[in-house]
Amino acid sequence: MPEKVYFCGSIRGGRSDREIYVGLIQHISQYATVLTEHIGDLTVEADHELTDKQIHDRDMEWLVESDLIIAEVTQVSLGVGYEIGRALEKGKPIVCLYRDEGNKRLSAMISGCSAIKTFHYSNLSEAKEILDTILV
Ligand code: 6K6
Repeated sequence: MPEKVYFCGSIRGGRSDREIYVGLIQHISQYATVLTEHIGDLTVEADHELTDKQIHDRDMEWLVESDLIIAEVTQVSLGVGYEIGRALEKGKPIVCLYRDEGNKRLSAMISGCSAIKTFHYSNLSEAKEILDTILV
């Protein structure tokens, strides 16, 4: 079981899935410490005291510290894509969760990467069931 999970979810890429992130983070927290709980924060730019460089450097430290990366990748986000790439470089295990909706399709650079485990889901309870199988 992982001790520390780095959860990724869109912030500046768009916040429409924020409530799903909150549900996922709460669920993961039953198994492990989530280093990036703020992804579910209500106020996107609440962290005014931190510069972008401080956010980047702190997040990279947490990424290095983490045992597992879990990324919700439905809402396209440059930052989440960057984090996944950096985590791959560092040899971290990565799980991506993608919600099937409309005619959107997940980037081939995620679904086509054999080092990433990608799971498709349709609602929060299904995503939680997937997490239960990963986090035991
Ligand atoms: C405070 C509360 C919510 O957001 C903030 C301040 N901004 C950030 N704080 C922490 N991590 C961030 C912030 N902005 C981006 N990130 C990291 O990039 C997160 O770990 C996300 O997984 C990812 C989101 O990237 P964008 O490009 O969607 O912002």
